Amino acid sequence: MASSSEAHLLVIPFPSHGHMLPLLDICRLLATRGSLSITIVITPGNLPILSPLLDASPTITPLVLPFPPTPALPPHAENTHQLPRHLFRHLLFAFSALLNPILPWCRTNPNPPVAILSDYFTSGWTLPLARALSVPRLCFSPLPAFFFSAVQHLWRLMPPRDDPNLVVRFPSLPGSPTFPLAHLSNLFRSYVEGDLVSEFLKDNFLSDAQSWGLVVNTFSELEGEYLDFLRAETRCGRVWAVGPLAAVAVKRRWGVTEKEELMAWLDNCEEGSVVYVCFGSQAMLSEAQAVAIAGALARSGVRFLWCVREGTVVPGGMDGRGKVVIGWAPQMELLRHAAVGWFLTHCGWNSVSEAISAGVAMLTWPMGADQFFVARLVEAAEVGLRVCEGAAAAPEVKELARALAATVGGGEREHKVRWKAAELRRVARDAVEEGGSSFMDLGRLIAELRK
Ligand code: AWU
Repeated sequence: MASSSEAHLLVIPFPSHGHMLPLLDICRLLATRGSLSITIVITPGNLPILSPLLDASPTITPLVLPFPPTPALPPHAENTHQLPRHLFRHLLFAFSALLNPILPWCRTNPNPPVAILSDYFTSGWTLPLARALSVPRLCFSPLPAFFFSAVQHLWRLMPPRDDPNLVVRFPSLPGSPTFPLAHLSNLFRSYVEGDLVSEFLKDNFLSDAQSWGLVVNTFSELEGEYLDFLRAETRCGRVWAVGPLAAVAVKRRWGVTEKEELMAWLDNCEEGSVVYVCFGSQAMLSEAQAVAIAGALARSGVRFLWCVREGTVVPGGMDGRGKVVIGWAPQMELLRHAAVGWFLTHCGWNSVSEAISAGVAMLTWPMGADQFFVARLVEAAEVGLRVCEGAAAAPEVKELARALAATVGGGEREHKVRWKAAELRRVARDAVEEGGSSFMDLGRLIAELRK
């Protein structure tokens, strides 16, 4: 493509933490290991997320563009973090209008990009952008290869009726996995609502599989069969597994609340004695869910660190054996603390990757999106146990309390899970270390970009 001095990569992250954070991690690696010059497209409201990276990497520069206006969104909304879930699709659609200013910027740039790296499922519009510039589009998946493999076939599996008890089989995937329709309905809905945005979403999925290459935040020791499936299945055939990026990410969080106080509190807890509870950057717990979690934490007697989004209604009197953090917690750093032994998680792929990289065992509560696929991976690797499922479900307090108590009460099953989590941490870290599978794949990707 170009010599290393000219190798200029244009990166377009979708404004959602679960997508943007890992994409910025790989930009740091591409800039440091690959000596690539990188331009990252960002809108003003998301610039604070990029700032730590800009300070650390001189060859990375922002291309700041105003967020395309749309009547479907509240003013100043530029990130899914600011929106209820039902508006995400409109943010996604509005974001695609950035094609209009980016194309002339590339065409008039004295050092035009040799490739475009953009986000999975959210940014299929960058494929025509890349084609207009006659450069390859690389698709970055912040989701596991298992999910990416499945969703390529989703639209062919459209269920005959919306029956939650229906079971959907993926016959062409390794092991022909099946899922209750109730676990996938939010994905099918993105195909069938029959409006302009749904057609747009379906086109996104289909564009991803036609990209020049796929870069996946996973590692072959965990997902080798699905990576091989993608290499065979997608037209491009180029698939690089470069994760878990959490295992090599440096302090990359901004705006965290009370970090020093939280780390000091953990310093006073025994190793592995704390259950960390957090459901990502998008899920908003209902009052019934928060009451059930609070009741189970209190009843279980475990020490806990519960991070909740602004606006969550949390019962009072929680600070006996734990702490409730309202706002943005330094999750990656907290999971790396030796005192944290377990993680009650919604199975967002970044959260799971961070837990795997830190050797933290998981209690899984998948809620939607790819999370049922992620939970399946976690449980198949024996590093997690299912305690609840569904975005609207409220766990039974005694049941959840029992599961929480067993994490520190020394149940045989829980001991085995913690041992497996420590094992998988070693495998994950070997993958990203020099000579490891992900380290080598990233090297191959860089060599392609610098050709
Ligand atoms: P994560 O992927 O865990 O969850 P979501 O935010 O829900 O992200 C996709 O993005 C997931 O696979 C989807 O299922 C969807 C979405 N964090 C933090 O640092 N502090 C907090 O208080 C809360 C979160 C970080 C966390 C992680 C990210 C959340 C890829 O769920 O460390 O990196 O935010 O991503």
